[in-house]
Amino acid sequence: MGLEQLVACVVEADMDNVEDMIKKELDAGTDPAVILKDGLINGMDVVGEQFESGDFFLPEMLAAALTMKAGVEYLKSHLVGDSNESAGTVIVGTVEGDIHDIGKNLVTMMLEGAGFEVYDVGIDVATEDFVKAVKEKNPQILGLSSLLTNTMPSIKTVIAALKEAGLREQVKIMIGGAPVTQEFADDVGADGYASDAAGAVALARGFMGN
Ligand code: B1M
Repeated sequence: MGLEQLVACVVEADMDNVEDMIKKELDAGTDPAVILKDGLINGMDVVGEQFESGDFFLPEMLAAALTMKAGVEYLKSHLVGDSNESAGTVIVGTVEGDIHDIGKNLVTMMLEGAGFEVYDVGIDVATEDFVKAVKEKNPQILGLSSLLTNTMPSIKTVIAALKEAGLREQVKIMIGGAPVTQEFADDVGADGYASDAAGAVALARGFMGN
């Protein structure tokens, strides 16, 4: 079986078969990271294209997202290692106005697998709630996710609010999400940008000097 079947499974939101398809791939020896990237994530990219071209509407996009989530949940234990040592503390959330969470959840999952203690503050997180969380949890790293062009400015707002609260210097800020770029990260004064979950782990390790 090729991963194109798994791509089609996500696109068609074939929830009943997603686990079976992933299991077959795992049994055939396919690398879990390849199943995630070339199967599940690729499927979401096709869904995005269909949405953009007007062939899909919100219900289809949502159904595909739920299928992807079920797939990720099933694949989870194969994707992440298990580490008991705490590599550092990270707060992760999706910025205000934005409810996309699949990418953020993957980042959380991979960071946890790499031994980070992660507080996931959820989606559509108000700026003041990020500030509050940094104050309360005192993390070494704050991760901000944004999937919409029009919510990207919230990243800048959060960074400004942390400065205002005198907290900016005590936390490294990493950002990501499909429309986010390194250039944007540099512009808004974030400490780093990662294009995917594995990159987020590498960045977080770098922040911690590992
Ligand atoms: Co939305 N949506 N959506 N959507 N959606 C996109 C993002 C879009 C590109 C689709 C398109 O038009 N092609 C488009 C945004 C255009 C833009 O602004 N540039 C879009 C739109 C327009 C919208 C709505 C406005 C549609 C509407 O209502 N008219 C609406 C907005 C709702 C809101 O947030 N206020 C909306 C709604 C939704 C659903 C709810 C239906 C659903 C989300 C369900 C959910 O998340 N629970 C949804 C989905 C599924 C998508 C697409 C199809 C898939 C997103 C996804 O999960 N990708 C998406 C198209 C696309 O991206 N191809 C689209 C898979 C995921 C693993 O990748 O999230 O990029 P991603 O995460 C990656 C990296 O980016 C990175 O690592 C992850 C793992 O590799 N990363 C980080 C992410 N966060 C990071 C943080 C880091 C580091 C790395 O550090 C902290």
